[in-house]
Amino acid sequence: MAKKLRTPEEASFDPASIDLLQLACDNEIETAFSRADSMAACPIGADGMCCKVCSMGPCRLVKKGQTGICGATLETVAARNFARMVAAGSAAHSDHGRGMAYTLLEAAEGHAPDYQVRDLAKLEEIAVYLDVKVDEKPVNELARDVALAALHEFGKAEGEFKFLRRAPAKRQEIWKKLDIIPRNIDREIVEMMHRTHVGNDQDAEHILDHALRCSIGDGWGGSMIGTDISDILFGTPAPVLSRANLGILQEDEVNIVIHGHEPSLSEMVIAAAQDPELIEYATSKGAKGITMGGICCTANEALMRQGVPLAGNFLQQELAILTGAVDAMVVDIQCIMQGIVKVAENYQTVIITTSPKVKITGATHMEFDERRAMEIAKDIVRLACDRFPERGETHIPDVSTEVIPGFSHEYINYALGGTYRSSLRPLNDAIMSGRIRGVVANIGCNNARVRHDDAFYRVVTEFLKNDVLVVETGCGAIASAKQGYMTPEAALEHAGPGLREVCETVGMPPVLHMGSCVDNSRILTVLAQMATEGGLGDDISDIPAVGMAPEWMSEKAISIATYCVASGAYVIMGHSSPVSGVEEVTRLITDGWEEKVGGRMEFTNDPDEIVSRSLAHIDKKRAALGLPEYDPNKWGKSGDWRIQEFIELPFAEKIEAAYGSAK
Ligand code: NFS
Repeated sequence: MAKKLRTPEEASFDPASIDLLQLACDNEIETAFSRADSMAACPIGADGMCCKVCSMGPCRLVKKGQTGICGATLETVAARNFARMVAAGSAAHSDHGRGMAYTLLEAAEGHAPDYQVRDLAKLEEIAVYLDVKVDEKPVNELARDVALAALHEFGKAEGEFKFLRRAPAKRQEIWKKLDIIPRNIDREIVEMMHRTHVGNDQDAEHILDHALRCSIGDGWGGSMIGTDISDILFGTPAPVLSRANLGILQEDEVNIVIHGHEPSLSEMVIAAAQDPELIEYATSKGAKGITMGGICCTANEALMRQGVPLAGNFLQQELAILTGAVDAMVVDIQCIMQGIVKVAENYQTVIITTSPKVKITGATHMEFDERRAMEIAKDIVRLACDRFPERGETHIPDVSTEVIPGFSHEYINYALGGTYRSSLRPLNDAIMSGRIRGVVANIGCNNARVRHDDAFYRVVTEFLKNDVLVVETGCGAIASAKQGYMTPEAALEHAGPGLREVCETVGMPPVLHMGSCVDNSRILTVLAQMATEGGLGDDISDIPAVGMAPEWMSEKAISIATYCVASGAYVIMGHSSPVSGVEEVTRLITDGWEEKVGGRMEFTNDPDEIVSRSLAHIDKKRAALGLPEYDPNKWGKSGDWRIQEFIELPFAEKIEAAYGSAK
């Protein structure tokens, strides 16, 4: 029996996407949404019970006690599958980080003239973490030394893994005691693949211990290097004003959508699109100008640094093309659906692959080379302009929202403490006093099997009402941006009284956009700083905070979740558990990991459950720290809000409020 197709409203919460899903349906164009409807997930694989690491299988273990042909138990199989997800996710983030380090090296050595160091302070800071002497070195010499030292971390033969010293001392001790300190980034990924090859590590707990080690090399290694070097090359983000959702595409301009992850190429395309010569070229093709928009984490990188509007998140990549207004979609690495090529066949849109690591059959490959970056970027923009005259009818949903992103940890420190006393102290104080009940990191993907953006909307709305500060990255951040939660005004409308006061005082949104998925390392940095600032214990596991990815789908999300747990965080994943079929492995990543590292990983597909478990955890951590019980009625009587209430009082009451009763 054919599965019932969801209506657009059932498939997405986002109005722009609903509009385009209807169009896809009318024009019989396939998308990830319709493919998810017409094909059920394999229930054995989904639950972690299928082993395909050798050709005697795949062995589908459906009963308790059943083993694979080699004798591998369900526990081994599920742990192995999970661990391989961590390895793949970690490899993706780390290879991205390595790419950035090579770009810095090329720039420093003068081979990539279109790049230079934009944030010297950050370069010097990272040099210290990597034991590179700053001295009076010329910038490029320092940049070269930092790039080489960063590259060294990927495969060094001996010595300490340097970035780990950025974690709280107590956390480092825990890692040392458990012997899960990564020796270098690559080795743990390779060893994870080795251990999970047929006939190797066959003890679920032991396999999962190494998954923790491997993931630490992602969060505190590859991802952190990715973030740091992007900041060095392109600037550390600070707030900018922009817009989010497909309504940012322009009817009468050449629209170029950048999609993927690494900022090295997209930064160049953005610059090329501002070149007067190319704008004139666009005009010569009948367009009024060139508009840029972003999809997925490239969108977040370009938004945070350049204010380039967000076109949408993961599930909107095909929908963007359905508008008929995208002249070129330029992709590099990760989260690029092969389906975009097929959708593009119906339109003038050219799909341009650019990474030497990624080709897609049917797409136009214009390989990117840092040494000729701007030249290639200009060719790409020109090709997009050439497509403009071939446009047919367009269908751009009139939906977009204001967003103020750019909350790097450096900016948060500055916003809270000013130039001379930049600090997270006010944040810790606000949590200690109960103005802010706790912090939630709401991150991760979209998933075509769950209603697009819906879980994000539901959990964030509840957290704000409950005075929980929300920090976000990835496609989750794009969801909240589209929902209008990322402006300071959103605090007045949606935040509970205590959180609202804090946001009003600082002038910040109640949901902070902290960047792309590699920028989850910024969240680690904030948590580490909160733990060392004082008042909230002395380790990440003490902080009233929860991490979550309510609509996760990628292996990267599992790696992120694992390094957050390894860092001491309670993590709740939405959708479904990749080890749900195996009780013992579920126990190992929940209670088992909690005993070892203080964090645990749970899965639930119910957003209300995510909220209630999170609030319970936050309150439990508050109690353990001896902080006052959260009381929403205690706050909300200061700042603009109070003035506003005063203004609205009838005259007589105003006098009484100001001067007291005449009696
Ligand atoms: Ni993260 Fe970014 Fe989005 Fe998920 Fe993909 S874009 S790295 S993996 S889908 S958040």
